[in-house]
Amino acid sequence: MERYDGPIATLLKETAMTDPNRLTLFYSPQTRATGARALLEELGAPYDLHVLNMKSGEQREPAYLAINPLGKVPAIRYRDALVTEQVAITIYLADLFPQAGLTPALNDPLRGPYLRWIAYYGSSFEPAVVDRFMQREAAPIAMSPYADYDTMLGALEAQLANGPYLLGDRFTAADVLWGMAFNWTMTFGLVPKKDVFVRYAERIMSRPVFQRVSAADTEMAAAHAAKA
Ligand SMILES: N[C@@H](CCC(=O)N[C@@H](CS)C(=O)NCC(=O)O)C(=O)O
Repeated sequence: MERYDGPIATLLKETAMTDPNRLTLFYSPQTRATGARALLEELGAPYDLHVLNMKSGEQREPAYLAINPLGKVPAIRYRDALVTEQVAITIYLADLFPQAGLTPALNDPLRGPYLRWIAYYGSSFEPAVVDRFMQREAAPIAMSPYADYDTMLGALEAQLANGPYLLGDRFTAADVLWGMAFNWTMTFGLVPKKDVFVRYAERIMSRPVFQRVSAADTEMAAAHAAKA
């Protein structure tokens, strides 16, 4: 058998050496990975961070491209499973720790809506927000994955009107994803600061876990900037 001791082998060895019940989160502060970390904290999951300094371009080095060929965070390793994409990570983690109560069970009537709104994030919201950021016109309504921006956002607004959480009274992993999403997209001016969105984001971001993770991110981001 050939032995390879380059950076990829080191990275794989490093994660395998840890307790097999611990997850590894490939992470960079103040990114989409922050939500995955908040979810791990909300779930009380045992995890280690593998931190990438994106300001130094570590996400594009071969070692990390072997984890996620797109060079994006978050990514999760748990035993032999490697999971990328926020939507998949949200569903996967909440299902892995059902005792935390953040995922409706398979036979729960909320299960369908729960999956719907998590998928909506990746399939409709993100493409719309990226088009908006690029000041690009949406594809014609029949071709666009999100119809048009106002319709896409209007559906979310109607759903959140049933609050306090996305699924009504129950806080779920979907709120971790969406609380973060509203927070950063409103900060960047990509989503209007409508009352319903502001109140929702505040409700989620004021949770102790989010406060803790944000404070740790601020420190980590400053250290990365100083090193880059
Ligand atoms: N489709 C991915 C997108 C993840 C993503 O865009 N991550 C950004 C951080 S906010 C990233 O890693 N960017 C680094 C780069 O492309 O250089 C997901 O949903 O997880």
